[in-house]
Amino acid sequence: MIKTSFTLILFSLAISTLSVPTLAAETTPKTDFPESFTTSATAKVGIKSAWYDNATTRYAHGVLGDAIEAGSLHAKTTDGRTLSVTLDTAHVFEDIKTRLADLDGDGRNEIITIRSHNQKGGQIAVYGVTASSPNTLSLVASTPYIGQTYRWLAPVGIADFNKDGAMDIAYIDRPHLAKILRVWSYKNGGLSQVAQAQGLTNHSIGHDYITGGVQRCGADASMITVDSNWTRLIKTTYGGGKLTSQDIGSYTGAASASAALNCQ
Ligand SMILES: [Ca+2]
Ligand SMILES: [Ca+2]
Repeated sequence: MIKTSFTLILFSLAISTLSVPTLAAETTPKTDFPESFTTSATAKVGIKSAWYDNATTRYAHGVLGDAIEAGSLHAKTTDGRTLSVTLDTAHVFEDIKTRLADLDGDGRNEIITIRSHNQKGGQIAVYGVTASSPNTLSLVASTPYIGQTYRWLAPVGIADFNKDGAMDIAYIDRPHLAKILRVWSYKNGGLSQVAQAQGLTNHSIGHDYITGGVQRCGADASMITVDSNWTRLIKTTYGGGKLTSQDIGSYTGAASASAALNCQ
């Protein structure tokens, strides 16, 4: 009898030990875009993960390696609810991966996306959960459309680059054409542009990834991109109301940009 109980206890321990990683890991939901799934290990309330779904060919731009874009955005909350938004047919999410950040500092993540309109081109579109619509994803902030069809932007990332307490979103406006780094700050419930610099890019036509991103070395957040010729890695900081760029070495492919992101 005692032996049986002991075996049962051991068996229970084995089961619980086995179950821990399964329960702890956030599993990727079934979606047309599994690579778009992002999850936060630190979210305590609100949105914990996000992903795109509903593949569509209705916007045939194709700069991300194919002409298949997403028609819907989904999020899972820390209390287990799934929230969704489906775009009207004039729009797609022309993006690779969802991004989570707490833009307004209320302790809850927003989702930062690239949304494109079939006549007006791309924009940054931020979705979140509002008090008046707690069971859906609402558009809570956006940048203006670039203004023309088949014009795109590629995010560098989200951080409070100048440490003024307001979160900033950095992106390259038209990475194949204009090559302008723009920084927008979230203040008073909306986004406004605070700085820009020319001659920088982070995406080449056909790449299904964005090069560079936010470098976090110590307390500083910097923007890593390449120069307009794809030969040099450029680190840009935002402070004192302006952007300052520094050549930090040769760009020799994706690995060189990854090394820069890892403070090497
Ligand atoms: Ca928030
Ligand atoms: Ca800031």
